[in-house]
Amino acid sequence: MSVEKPSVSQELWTDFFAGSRLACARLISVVENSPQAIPEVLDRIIPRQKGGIRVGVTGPPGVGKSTVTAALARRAVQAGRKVGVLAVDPTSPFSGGAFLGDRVRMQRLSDDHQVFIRSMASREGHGGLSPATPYAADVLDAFGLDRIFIETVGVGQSELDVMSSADLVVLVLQPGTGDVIQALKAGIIEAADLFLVNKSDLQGTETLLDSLRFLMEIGGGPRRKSLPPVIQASALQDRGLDEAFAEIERLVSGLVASGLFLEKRRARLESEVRAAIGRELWDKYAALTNAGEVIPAVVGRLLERRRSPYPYIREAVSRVRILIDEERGPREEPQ
Ligand SMILES: Nc1nc2c(ncn2[C@@H]2O[C@H](COP(=O)(O)OP(=O)(O)OP(=O)(O)O)[C@@H](O)[C@H]2O)c(=O)[nH]1
Ligand SMILES: [Mg+2]
Repeated sequence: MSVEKPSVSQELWTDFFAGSRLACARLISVVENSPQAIPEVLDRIIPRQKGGIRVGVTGPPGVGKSTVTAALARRAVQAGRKVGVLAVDPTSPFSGGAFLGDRVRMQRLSDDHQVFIRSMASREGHGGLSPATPYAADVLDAFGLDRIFIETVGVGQSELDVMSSADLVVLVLQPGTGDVIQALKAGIIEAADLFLVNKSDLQGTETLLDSLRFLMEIGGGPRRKSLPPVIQASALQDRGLDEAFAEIERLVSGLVASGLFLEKRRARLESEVRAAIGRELWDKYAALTNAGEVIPAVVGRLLERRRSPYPYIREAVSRVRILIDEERGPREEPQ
């Protein structure tokens, strides 16, 4: 039997576990560029994770997410945390202007404060590949970081997916963007654990606070057990960020103490495991059958309203059963 060549060399693993930041960056590149290597990487790193907290920082373009993230990261370092920042660059026209400033600010944070910083492309629109960001966070966790900030623009589905992998979500808004709230993915408002009204040095803060209150009254919905805290800040004037950081730490302790933290992670990981089984079964089925050719024909008949796809789907499921039987694998569930 041929043994597949590992995607990560032993040398890279040794350097990574010895704490080399360069090795850590290279390992993130592996999960970003070689999705097929992800299972191998997870096998090695999961036993080394310590449960670092993932704090999502999201919001409309230009509201100050990077400035806020840098300020929070600095405070986390001062509080003795080992800190990482993953900035998901949406490769959208919005980010063009701020990027240079971002780079300079982030570089300083990295040099002065030993924060591990990494910018990643969001893959939305590139063949629907799922972004590697949650796996990059797994890598940082195994690297020994205990506060991992993940910045994304809260406008697309892939950003929403990234945020649902965070333990806690900070939604950043600024005055004058009341209408922008409408453009955010609805799920992001629901997922927010903390509203941070940034740029409160600008006019219109009260109006924004009013529309937030209104939004929460009408849209809080039954899924909300309590309204999330709202903090006013100005990252430019360095105001409100001590409060924001303290609130995040308070929320983290509350989530851990109440068990909600674990519950959220459990639910997310269960659906990940289910999805992974689905993907593996599909890959096996697709490799052993001509599904790739048949499905377009099935869909063609469906589009013409000639035939339901379900006879085909039932047939496919029974084929899978036969294929599995033929493999004569162990009958018991693996542990
Ligand atoms: N007036 C004011 N400007 C701010 C404040 N915080 C950030 N800014 C400015 O707003 C601009 C955008 O800040 P970023 O931190 O890059 O915003 P962002 O949300 O990360 O932007 P994208 O990642 O491009 O969506 C920069 O010019 C910041 O200097 C603030 O509290 N008040
Ligand atoms: Mg930014």
